[in-house]
Amino acid sequence: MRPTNIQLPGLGVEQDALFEFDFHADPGLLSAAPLVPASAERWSASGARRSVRAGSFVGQCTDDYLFLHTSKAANATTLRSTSRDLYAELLEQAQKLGYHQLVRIWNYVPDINAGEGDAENYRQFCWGRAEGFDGADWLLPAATGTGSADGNLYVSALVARSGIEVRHHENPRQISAFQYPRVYGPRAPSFARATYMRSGSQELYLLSGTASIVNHETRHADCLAKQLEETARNVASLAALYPHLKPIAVRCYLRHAEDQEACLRAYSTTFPGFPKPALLHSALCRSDLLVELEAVFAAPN
Ligand code: 3EB
Repeated sequence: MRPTNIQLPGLGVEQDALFEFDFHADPGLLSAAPLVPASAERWSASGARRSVRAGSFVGQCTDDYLFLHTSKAANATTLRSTSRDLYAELLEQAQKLGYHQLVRIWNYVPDINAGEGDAENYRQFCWGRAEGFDGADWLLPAATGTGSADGNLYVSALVARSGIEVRHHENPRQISAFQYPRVYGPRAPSFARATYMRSGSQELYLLSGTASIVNHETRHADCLAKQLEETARNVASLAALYPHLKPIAVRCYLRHAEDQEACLRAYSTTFPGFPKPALLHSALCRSDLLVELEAVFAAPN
């Protein structure tokens, strides 16, 4: 299968790959088993590219964009400090390289639901991530935070230079994640619901990992089909901000591999007009979530 092309806004015409999520690569940018052969996303940008090494991170950059990624072994006792250190380092390195606008972050957290209460791995990750942002002056971007299957914490980040217009959005159907109440952990998740970007007439709209959460509560804890429908309402509410943009790439994170067929069947009716999703087997940040979806919107050509 050919990769899905995602073109980052920019002024040049020649587009080259800046980074690629190859869902079959091992090791790649995440550890989640692909369930259908929708195999890769190729994110491209115009202009010359260079490789970058920046502390624990490696990646590529153009004049407009910086993509950095890393993975590091982490467990219940180290996740908070590892997350804090990686985030502090990411922000410092991006700043130093001259890219000041976070656009999109992907986080894959090992044993994400292990541990009780505030000791849960996801909450420890959120705690450390929030500490990594403390004292720094960044706007929170769209993100994904789901499970990693191999004991490593994966963090990938796309950052833009100031010439790219970047706007972050919240979802009126949901409390902002960064304002979630204390019951979900010591520090709230650091992300925006969606990020829009533009350069000239080129636009891209990136939806965060989106699930069956209304206000701050999980809905339909026991039902995949209903969770997908609630997720579709959340996606529609964000999509309504840019009605001229259409979905071009979707990832669907599914907790139970055996739900694969039911999920694809429900998706085709719940998300009419959306492309086939890259279906990934992955645990999710709340143990009552069965499915989570992220999407990229662009102008139809
Ligand atoms: C939610 O809406 C579902 O911690 O970076 C979605 C997107 C979720 C990103 C993150 C978590 C994150 O709260 C979980």
